[in-house]
Amino acid sequence: MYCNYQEIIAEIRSRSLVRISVAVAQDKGVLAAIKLVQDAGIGEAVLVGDASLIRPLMEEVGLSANTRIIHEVEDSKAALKAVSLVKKGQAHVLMKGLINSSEFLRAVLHKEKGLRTGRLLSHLGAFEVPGEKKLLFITDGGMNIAPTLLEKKQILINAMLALHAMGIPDPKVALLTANEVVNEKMPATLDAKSLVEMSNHGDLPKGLVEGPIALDVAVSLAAAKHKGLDSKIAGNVDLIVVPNIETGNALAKSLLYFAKSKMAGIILGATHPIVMTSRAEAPEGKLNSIALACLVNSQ
Ligand code: COD
Repeated sequence: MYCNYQEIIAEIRSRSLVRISVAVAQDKGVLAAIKLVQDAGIGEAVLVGDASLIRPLMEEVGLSANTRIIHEVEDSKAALKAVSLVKKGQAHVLMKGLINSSEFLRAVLHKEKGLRTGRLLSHLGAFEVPGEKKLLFITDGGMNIAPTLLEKKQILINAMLALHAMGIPDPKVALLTANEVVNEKMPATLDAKSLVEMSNHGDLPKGLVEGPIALDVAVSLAAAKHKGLDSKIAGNVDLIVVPNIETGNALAKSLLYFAKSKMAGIILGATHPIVMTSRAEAPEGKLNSIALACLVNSQ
């Protein structure tokens, strides 16, 4: 089990070098992250984007002038080109640069040229929260907007398998809602109940799945006791499954901005590792995401 990003980076460094294909690379933070990747001995990059903007930024961050650039000024074409490099085996990892998430994901999902597997693709965020002993994972705050029950099942499967790959054989999973009572007027509670039933029937990967469950109970045993709830995961959760993208996005950004957490963001369910962090993410967070994507997809 990996408790922090340092351990994950050390593992990836011990493996063979990776080549990262960056979609729309004209971003100082992304290029600084690639410099960190090179300095950490993890790998190298192919930069797809506007070469006239990329070159001066490379110089600013001290990235080697030998780094390969593929000139493409249009974002959607640059994204498709970056995807195609991965598809053809010329790069191992796809990374989002200075491009809107939806536009990036459309290239990933392209029917002929994309990296689809036939499964639902989903986003997994990993957070190193100050004061916490282990990483906290959140899904899906980045790709699926308002997942149906069946889509939530696939999101859960993707994330639980990823956690298994990270050395967490029995992940503790909270199906997040606004409270613990199943209420027809709150569809997320009905979905949570159904997902727990699926888990109990063995239809989900191994793990301890509880829900409906509110955030206070998920993260605090004291809160569970206070509410008189007999939770086996309270205060010790590995994975929070959110009911929709807005909840996931807001929870992630609260952890980043209020709790000063470190985040990594990856897309699961594709043919290759995909890194998708927010544009505001610091270079270190992007490096963490690359390492995490490599770890999860190599299993
Ligand atoms: N996994 C696999 N296939 C998918 C998925 C998925 N998650 N989503 C759509 N598809 C397939 C559909 O089956 C269909 O064949 C095709 O893709 C198009 O489907 P649409 O029309 O529903 O999809 P789009 O192109 O309108 O939207 C897909 C996006 C992923 C772009 C969209 O869901 C989106 O914008 N998500 C939010 C991204 C975002 O803003 N994130 C926040 C950043 S932090």
